[in-house]
Amino acid sequence: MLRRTLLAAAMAAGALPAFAQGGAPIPVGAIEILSGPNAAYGTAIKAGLELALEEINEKGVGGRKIALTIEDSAANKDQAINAARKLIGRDKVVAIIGPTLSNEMFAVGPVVNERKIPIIGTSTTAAGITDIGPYVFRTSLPESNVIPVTLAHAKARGVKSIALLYANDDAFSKSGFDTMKAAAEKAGLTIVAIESFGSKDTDFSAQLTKVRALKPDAVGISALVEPVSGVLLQARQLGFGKETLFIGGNGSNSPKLGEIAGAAADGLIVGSPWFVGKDDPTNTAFVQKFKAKYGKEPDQFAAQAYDCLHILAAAMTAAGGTDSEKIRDALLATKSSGVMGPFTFTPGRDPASTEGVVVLAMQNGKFGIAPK
Ligand code: 1QQ
Repeated sequence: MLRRTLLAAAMAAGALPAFAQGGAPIPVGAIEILSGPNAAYGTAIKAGLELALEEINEKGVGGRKIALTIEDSAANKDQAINAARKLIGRDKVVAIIGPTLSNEMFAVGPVVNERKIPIIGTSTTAAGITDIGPYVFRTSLPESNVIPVTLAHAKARGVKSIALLYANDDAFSKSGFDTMKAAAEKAGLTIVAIESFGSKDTDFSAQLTKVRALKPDAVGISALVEPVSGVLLQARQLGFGKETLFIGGNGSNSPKLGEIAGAAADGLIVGSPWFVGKDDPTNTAFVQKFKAKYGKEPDQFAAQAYDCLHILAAAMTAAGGTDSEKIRDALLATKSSGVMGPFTFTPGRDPASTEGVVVLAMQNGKFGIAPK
């Protein structure tokens, strides 16, 4: 305590730079879904963050370590807001990573932005996320950059007609649907049906029976992983076979899909800015380290989170201190290269590069590059 007080006094007197060797750890917060039906996303993100944290703290940020506090939002907006208040008020965090869902970001983002603390989504892909305010960033590629690539792939495989299903109670799912609809129209696909459901629904038979009768070449599903799995399981029971190409959005990018839906998920395609087998030295090293630490392969959410903490640490180093305004400016000037590839932000705080989207297909519980 004495040391901190002396340091603070010296800093106030301008005798020391903001970073001093051996200073107290820099408090950084994260808000992720660690419990409930969507915990697979947040657990993967936490694993990616903690691996990056280990690496960063070996060298430190301007001689200081990062102290990362991860709060569980349970996918609940109020819990996410409380988590943000705790992180800001109690822990005095200088930046926040998360929250996991766009639905949560639309609730938490304004609160954190108001406090002028940078908040960076690593998995938020809905339209409008960074419009929340000047302190809201994301390193995740929006669905509007990914879905058109997925639909172009589907079209190249002969898809001419599509039915669209979506969850109408979740910001990502609704926004992803809007994107799918616009992209399908632009690609010249015939939209034969549009059906919606609630994220907690377990019976999709009314919607699927209607769609089945129309025999579309493809069925696009914009929803989180549990409802997507439920739709697929029931679709197989209702007779949907290999002749129908199922197309997912970012919600499907979790190995949880194979765990819940099993063989019913086989053949589903989904676009992603990352692939575990990506042949690149940074990615290979990451995958190896991740496997050594956790005994399993990382997923896209872990990879995105891993990069994000490295980006934040680099920005804090460049900022030369923990002033939120300086961190924000340094984030805007980010030039990094991580497992996702080269990374910079647009002036609007979204990922600048929209290249490198790969279309993956689920087979036997695993994602591989989709067949042409
Ligand atoms: C969002 C998403 C989810 C699928 C993240 C887990 O993309 O909420 O924006």
